[in-house]
Amino acid sequence: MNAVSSSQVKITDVVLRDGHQSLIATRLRTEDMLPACAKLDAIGYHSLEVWGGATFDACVRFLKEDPWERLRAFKEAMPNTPLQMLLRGQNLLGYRHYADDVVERFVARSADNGVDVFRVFDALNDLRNLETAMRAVKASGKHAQGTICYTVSPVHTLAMYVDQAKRLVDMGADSIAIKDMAGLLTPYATSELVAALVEAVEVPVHLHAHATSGLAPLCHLKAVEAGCRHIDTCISAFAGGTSHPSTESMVAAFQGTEYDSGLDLEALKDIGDYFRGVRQKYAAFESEFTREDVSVQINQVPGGMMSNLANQLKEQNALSKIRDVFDEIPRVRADLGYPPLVTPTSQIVGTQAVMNVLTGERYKTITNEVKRYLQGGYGHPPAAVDADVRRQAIGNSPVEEGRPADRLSPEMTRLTKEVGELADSEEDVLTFAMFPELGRDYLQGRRDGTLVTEPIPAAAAGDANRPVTEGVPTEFVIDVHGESYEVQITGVGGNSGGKRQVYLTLDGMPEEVVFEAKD
Ligand code: 3PY
Ligand code: ZN
Repeated sequence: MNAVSSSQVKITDVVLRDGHQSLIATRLRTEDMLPACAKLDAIGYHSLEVWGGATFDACVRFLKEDPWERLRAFKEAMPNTPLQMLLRGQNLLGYRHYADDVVERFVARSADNGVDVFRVFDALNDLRNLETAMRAVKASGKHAQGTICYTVSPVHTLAMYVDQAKRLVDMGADSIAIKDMAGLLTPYATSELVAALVEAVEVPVHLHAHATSGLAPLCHLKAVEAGCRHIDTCISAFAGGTSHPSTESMVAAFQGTEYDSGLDLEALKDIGDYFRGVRQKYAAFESEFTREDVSVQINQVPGGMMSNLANQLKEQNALSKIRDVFDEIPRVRADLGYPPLVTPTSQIVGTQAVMNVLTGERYKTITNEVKRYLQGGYGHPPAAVDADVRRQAIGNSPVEEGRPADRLSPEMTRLTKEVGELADSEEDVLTFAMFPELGRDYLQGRRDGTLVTEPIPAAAAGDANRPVTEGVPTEFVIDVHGESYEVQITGVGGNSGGKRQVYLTLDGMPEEVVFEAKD
């Protein structure tokens, strides 16, 4: 039984990473975060999540910032608070498995540049994909947090999660995180899961729950009542919807009780006010997919994945098929043995579901990623995969049973040679390793002084993601053949070849209408 020494709730604020990743497509620039750092550092948070996930990708791809430089700047600006990152196990911050030597060097350099707490996960919960990273974190003397990616399926039972937590502790985990990236937890499921984990392991249990379905604050409350003492929250300006419960609200909820976090609401309010102004600047990156939407409890499609799918379909002029894709996703997921939907499985399942719908025949075209997945290239799926789909995808080729990274030879020497004189440091080699083309372009642009940061589009009429507000009703009900539909206009595209697009939601489902432009 876990001896809880104190009932005090400890808080990890995610505004500098997951908050803006969830709500404004990871576009927050370092220059807009640094002014708040001294205040964040003075709060007394358990930790601040500041790096990892998609921030590294966005830095190199859009912001033209050196992600390592960002990390060092945070460390200097927040010397008193442990800094935390999200690491995708053997995938590090990229989208493929790396050889062990790359994982070891990446973790070592992250620790040296300022990361104190590593939250390590694998999309399939295949712990062999966490082994090297966990060992490297321990070797660096930092905090290794082992992660359970939460999902729901016939095979994801309480017993399975408890067993995973125990195995993570055996691997050296200093704490366990429940990572509910899609917002699938319900308050009572949280109680059960937390109680079982707290009973089973000696180390602290953390809850990371996205507020997509609106249930996360209730889940936090139930988690704390069940013995969890560590919750992730986000300062209110970047809270709610596909982000997290608001820090201020959770602090207020526990104030004056045995769980009181002791954090100062006035000081938090000050930080919230600062970030409210910042959020307005980035409004163009928001979309209807970042708002609270309980439908994730029905189709299990996380918010971030919905917006990716909508973009994918828009590019192919097929946005009207999105409902069919949402229906197809759970079927593909079942065929693939119920992987949790998180990077990279969300892309693997989502893209195949789009193919199945657009070609009009399931698995007529099968992506290379699905083939690799079915060959065992990502690890063990949680449940057996559909034998027919596998045969269709890879014929009788053998399925690799071993740890995927065991098939990879060391890579650091090759990568260092390939990037050559563009790299000034091992960190630069690792940037190149994560994103070979983008990373090289970034390093070349830095050398030539030609880096151009992606501009922030004005959030005005004409931007597809923003409501049109001037003199036009944007929400109304239409009656067609006796059926009523709630319509919300979410954006109007510019004149393109005499046509304009109107983006809207019909009863909450995104649709696109094209009409002849007069101007
Ligand atoms: C990431 O891997 O970027 C995530 O945030 C997963 O939830
Ligand atoms: Zn998250």
